[in-house]
Amino acid sequence: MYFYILTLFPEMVRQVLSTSIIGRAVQNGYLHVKAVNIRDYTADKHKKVDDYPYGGGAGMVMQAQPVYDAWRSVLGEISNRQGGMRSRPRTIYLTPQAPVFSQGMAKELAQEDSLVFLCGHYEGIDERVLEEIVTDYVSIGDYVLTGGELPALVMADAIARMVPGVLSNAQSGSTESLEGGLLEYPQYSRPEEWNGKKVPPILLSGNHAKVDEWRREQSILRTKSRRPDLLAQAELTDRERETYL
Ligand code: 6GU
Repeated sequence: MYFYILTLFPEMVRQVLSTSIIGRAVQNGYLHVKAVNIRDYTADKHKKVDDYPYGGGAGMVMQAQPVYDAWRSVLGEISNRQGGMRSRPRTIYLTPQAPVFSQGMAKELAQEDSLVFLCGHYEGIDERVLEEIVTDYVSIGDYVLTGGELPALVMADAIARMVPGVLSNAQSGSTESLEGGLLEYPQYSRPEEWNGKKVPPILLSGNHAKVDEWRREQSILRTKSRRPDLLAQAELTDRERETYL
């Protein structure tokens, strides 16, 4: 899968996506990341990319021209790679004024060949270029950040781990944690006793059926106490609903 990130801070994006599991997936050819500096596309002789908002008010607005030209260059690149454009790439604008990103969206977006992320700064981007290029408006939660880079990185990470080959088989199991709508059960490793606290004995019993049963119960109880809002949608048996809710 190809990630194209349109940003005024390409180094920030490259740094993160060349590290750890995503960095390895890039090195191994499962992912391709290109951070495009919007400033490289400005027609302004002083390399300016923003201007005052019409109608007045605080802050600056990113102008349409450099954003559009940066996006067009990405379009050209995708088209060259595919030997003609197969379909317009999904172009995601990161903004708190949008539906909130979810595991379901990550799974869906991971099916795409290419994704374009548009990161805004200042008070936003000229609406006219957004209308022209954006297919998806996405927020990562109900709080305000200084720019779209961190949200784009959050999304890229969550999407990348759903792409075949990015996680090892051993890592892939933990993908299920939010899929039955339940939180993950608690984990323990050596030593058997730490700081006066023992590992739950069932985990040392060697009885895999009992371990599975205990983990399922812990998932349900943890979801009930930490994220009761998830329970309505969770996949529980009638028996589990009676016992735990
Ligand atoms: Cl996607 N962008 C910005 N700038 N702030 C946010 C956000 C996105 N999601 C939550 N806060």
